[in-house]
Amino acid sequence: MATTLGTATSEFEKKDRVGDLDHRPRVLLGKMGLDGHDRGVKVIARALRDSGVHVIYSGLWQTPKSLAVSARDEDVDVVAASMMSNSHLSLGPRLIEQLGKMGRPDIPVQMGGILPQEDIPKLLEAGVSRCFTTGTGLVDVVEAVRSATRAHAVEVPGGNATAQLARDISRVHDGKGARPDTVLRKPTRVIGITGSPGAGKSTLVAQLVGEYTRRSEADPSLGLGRCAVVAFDPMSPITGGALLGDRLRVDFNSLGEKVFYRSLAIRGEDYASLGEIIGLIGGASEGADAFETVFVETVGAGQNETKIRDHVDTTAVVLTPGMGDAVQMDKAGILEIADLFVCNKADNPGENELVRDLRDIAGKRAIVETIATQSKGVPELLDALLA
Ligand code: B12
Repeated sequence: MATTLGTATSEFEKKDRVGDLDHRPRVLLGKMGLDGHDRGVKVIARALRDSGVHVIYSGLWQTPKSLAVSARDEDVDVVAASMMSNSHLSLGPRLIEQLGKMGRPDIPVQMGGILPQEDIPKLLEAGVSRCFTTGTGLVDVVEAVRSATRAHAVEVPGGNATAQLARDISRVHDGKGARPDTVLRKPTRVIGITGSPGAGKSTLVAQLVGEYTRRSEADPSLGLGRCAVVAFDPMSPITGGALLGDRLRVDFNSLGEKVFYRSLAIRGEDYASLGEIIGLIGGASEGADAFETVFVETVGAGQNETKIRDHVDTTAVVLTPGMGDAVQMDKAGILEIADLFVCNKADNPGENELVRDLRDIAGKRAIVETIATQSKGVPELLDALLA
């Protein structure tokens, strides 16, 4: 099964270095086209994560463009495309073309799945860096990702501003500091979305950025500009690996490049790099294209996890019906940091009780009911967050 990469020695190595690499390998696992076979890609995702790799899974039904946008914004070392729908010969070359258009022609594409032997030379000729077929051992998949990982140069070749922003974020998050003369600007608003695992934070954030973008485009005089997301997921305390799956809830096939979305792995509540990352995003573009709002999605938080409050202007705490009785509400911690409460999954049993208990403690703070999977309550939530 999976191998563990490298042996950590110093604190720096424990956090950032894997063997001879200057950062943990980041891989984007993607499935393009109408291909619903996701079992293989999930097996690979787990093997890579358990080997200390940071895995970004972008979900099913991606287009070459949406995958290329994800690869650039996530600053991945390699795209691993799983192809089971016999569309590899058309979609593979288009993915490579799109990576060029997004300013990252240097990101290698590895491809696996149902790839007939006779097609492999054509894929290699089109620029796919490695091809794998069924029966590929997981150790080989891990080694392929590791060997495709290069040290993070300070400047991304080609001068694409968004690609450079993505690299700047990688370096700042790894503790290497921003480039000299980098412009840092605090966006108009920074909104933290926190709550327990499974409360539906990612789906809410995905719906919020869609609603925000629609509003901003419909009425530019609102001055909303663009929005960005920084989404945190936990890093394994054992291997340092992480599965970063939040972006799969966002419909990048329709949003394209309008939203900048970055996934990052942290241990515990280590948001030390967040302030600078928000500044980088704020300073990355200007005018109508400027990022005026940054949504920060926390790791699944427990009662005591309140540090996000120090980094954002507004904190929304997401709860779901059936999570506990009124005594839970009176305990100190996460509920105290809420500027507003979201009762998500409001169609679940226990919604009345949750809202009633929240009213007891909310004071003047708003309580918004949502069913994120159906977009219900999302416009009202955005109104409350922008108020
Ligand atoms: C299970 C299965 C299904 C399940 C999928 C469940 C799921 N959630 O994934 C269901 C029943 C839903 C299904 C449906 C269909 N299937 Co089907 N399915 C299979 C089957 C039997 C096994 C696939 C599997 O899960 N294997 C186990 C996993 C762990 O292995 P894997 O996916 O191969 O992945 C491994 C390697 O390929 C490799 N790998 C995979 N991707 C990548 C990527 C990279 C970068 C790397 C390095 C490695 C790598 O590593 C993985 C781990 O070892 C295969 C036949 C087969 N034996 O492969 C057909 C097969 C893939 N299905 C096929 C077809 C045609 C279909 C349908 C169109 C059938 C129909 N007419 O409705 C639908 C389409 C569904 C859709 N929406 O896309 C064909 C595809 C033919 C082709 N591409 O030329 C196959 C090959 C069957 C056949 N011989 O005809 N299927």
